[in-house]
Amino acid sequence: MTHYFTNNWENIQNFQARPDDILIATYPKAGTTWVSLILDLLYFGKTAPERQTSIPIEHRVPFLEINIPSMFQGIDMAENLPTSPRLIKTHFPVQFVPKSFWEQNCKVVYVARNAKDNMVSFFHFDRMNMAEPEPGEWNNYFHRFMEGKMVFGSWYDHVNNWWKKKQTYSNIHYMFYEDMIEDTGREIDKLCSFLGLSPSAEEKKQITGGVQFDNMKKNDMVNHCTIPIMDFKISPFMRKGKVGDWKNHFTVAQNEEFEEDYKKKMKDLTLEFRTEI
Ligand code: PPS
Repeated sequence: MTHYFTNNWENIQNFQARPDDILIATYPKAGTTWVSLILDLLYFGKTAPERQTSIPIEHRVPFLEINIPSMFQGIDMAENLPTSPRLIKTHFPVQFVPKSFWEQNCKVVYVARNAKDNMVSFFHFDRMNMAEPEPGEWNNYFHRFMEGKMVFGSWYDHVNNWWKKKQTYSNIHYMFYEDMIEDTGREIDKLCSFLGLSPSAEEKKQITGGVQFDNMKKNDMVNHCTIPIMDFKISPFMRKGKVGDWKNHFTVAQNEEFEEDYKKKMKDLTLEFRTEI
């Protein structure tokens, strides 16, 4: 972790969730913003359409644990949300989620992305985000990722421990970035049935279209272009939005090393990722 996420630890841990809060949980760069916009549109697209053109997504769906003075105070933003339900984002490994979310039996949407693309996306994010540690050169980053020495820790622990949590806490919808790329409409249907929502066919069509990568990339209310600590000249937040970009970064030798290590770390064969579709 970095101090931006630990500064306010006690208050974050004591955050009071409400029963209808919805937590969007992810390892960084797994598709948080994508699913945040989908949920925001599903809940408020019809009743409060002005949100879409006036409130940046990071204010509609606050990042619980962030604490960058004079810019983002996640828990204050969450506490001041006027909406119901409140949509709240976290990158916490499952053991750090404030306990009130479990006590209140809140719905949780977890999004996971295959490790290789997740690593590549995180690398470019660390290059452009001034609040992140310098990524250094790729080969070094590649090894650091495998060792779990990343902000928010090990990808392997994150996806596995959230997967395990699903066995004892039934209010988690565990979804995959690759499935969303393959068929966004199908994944929105699954989300709706988890959330107990039934949008009209027209509404669903509009949402599915609005959240396609090209549309989100040019939508200044969701592409993070207003966040001053991000330098889009180095790399845009909405970078490529693809499955398989790792092939442009991994050497053959790195891929072999990665696969070998992956087998040792990913023992639960019920949790399967696709690195191409
Ligand atoms: S963050 O900073 O953790 O909240 O980032 P997060 O939103 O989780 O992940 C950013 C990556 O998701 C991609 N993205 C999308 N891909 C496909 N379709 C849509 N609509 C979409 N929206 C965001 C974004 O481009 C980042 O991935 P990369 O691979 O870097 O392009």
